[in-house]
Amino acid sequence: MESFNCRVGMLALCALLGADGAVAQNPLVMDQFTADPTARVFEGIVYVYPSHDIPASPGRGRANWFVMEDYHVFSSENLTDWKDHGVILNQTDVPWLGRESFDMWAPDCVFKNGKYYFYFPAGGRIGVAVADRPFGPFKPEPQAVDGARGIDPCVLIDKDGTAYLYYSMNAIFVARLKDNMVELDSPVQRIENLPTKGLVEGPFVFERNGIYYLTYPHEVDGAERLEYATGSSPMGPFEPKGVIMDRSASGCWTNHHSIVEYRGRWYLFYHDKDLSPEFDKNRSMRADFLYFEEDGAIRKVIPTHRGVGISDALREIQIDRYSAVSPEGMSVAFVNPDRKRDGWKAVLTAPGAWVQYDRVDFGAGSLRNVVFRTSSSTGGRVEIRMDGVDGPLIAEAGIANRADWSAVRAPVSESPTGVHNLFVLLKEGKNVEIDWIRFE
Ligand code: FUB
Repeated sequence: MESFNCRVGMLALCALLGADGAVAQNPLVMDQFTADPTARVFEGIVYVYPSHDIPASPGRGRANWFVMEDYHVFSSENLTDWKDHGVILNQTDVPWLGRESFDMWAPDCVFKNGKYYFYFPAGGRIGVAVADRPFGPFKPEPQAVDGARGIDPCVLIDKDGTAYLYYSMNAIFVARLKDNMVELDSPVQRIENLPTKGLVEGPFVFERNGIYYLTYPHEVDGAERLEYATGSSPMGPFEPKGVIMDRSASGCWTNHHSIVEYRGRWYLFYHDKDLSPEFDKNRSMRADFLYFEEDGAIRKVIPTHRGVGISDALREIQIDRYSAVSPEGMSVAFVNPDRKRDGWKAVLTAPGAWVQYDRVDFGAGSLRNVVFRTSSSTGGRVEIRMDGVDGPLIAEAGIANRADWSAVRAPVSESPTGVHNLFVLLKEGKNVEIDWIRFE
């Protein structure tokens, strides 16, 4: 079992961030739409540079389409608490754009020569903004990158320090960048030997053990899945190898991703439409673990609600962001369908139904109670166990027949220590809804 020993720090950080910024599950951010996440590690911290979807409104973007006017950056040291550093660039800051195009699409950010270079597409061109810190302030260059026409820039800095710019325009293109990071240093080259249809956007390139991975969304049968090709140099040639993530079951047409190593583990950042099930242009970023096979192949990633963060037992544990559930008797719904940022609830409807929620940090133990935020139209009885449906019993609670939400408190019979997987089981009752649980 993994260990995690900065609960005190997490609590202090949480207090600083406020309730909205911090979640240990997917999606990573609940208080705004975030898409196209590019994750980078700077100064030992993960920074995620997403694009920022907003709903169209009169005079502000095109209805029923992507509307993006600015960028935020988020950071985290524990992949549980995400700090929003606020707006780092707005379309009105960009001198060469000259209009409100609302197409500040998928960006990237890299560090070179003591500066942070933020690459962003707008108006069919690619701009660069420069800062001294990963969270800005970023100052846009007076001109877009001359010679690069397309969207979704990604920059690879190779082991010898040479930088390469990749971007899309119904195919994937690459060019070397000059040392100044804002001018091309080679002719733009189309990357060959990739799918000839459905390659519209979102390349991401990284190197691992001498293998260059060119990863990209590929539209197949009406939605994008994530695929990859490998090569032995940044400009290829590349050979397609397989699928990183299948098309989303939700029907979200786009998927846009990045892959990053942090503290010895690899992560896939991507997006879906969790907070906007009816409209797939208001998206939410997610993260899941990514694994390589011995030969360097990428194992397919199955998207999860649970995500990658560790949950503190003393904070609200959103069990609807489950790791696994019983085959029957458990479903998930929005707590408040008119205010989706309030999140989801677990709905248990048959005795024997259960929810598994992995990686809860119980710290040094000494927990006295568990609190459920619950409502029920039948009343019932719930058990909490750890490390298995039949694992040690931590607590059991009777749930009253009460349609409004209330906090039910039950004593902990055996206080766990360290990090464990949690199981919540319905023992009696036919309708018990749980918004969250927490220990005290
Ligand atoms: O976010 C707008 C566009 O949708 C991005 O540039 C693409 O990669 C896709 O996610």
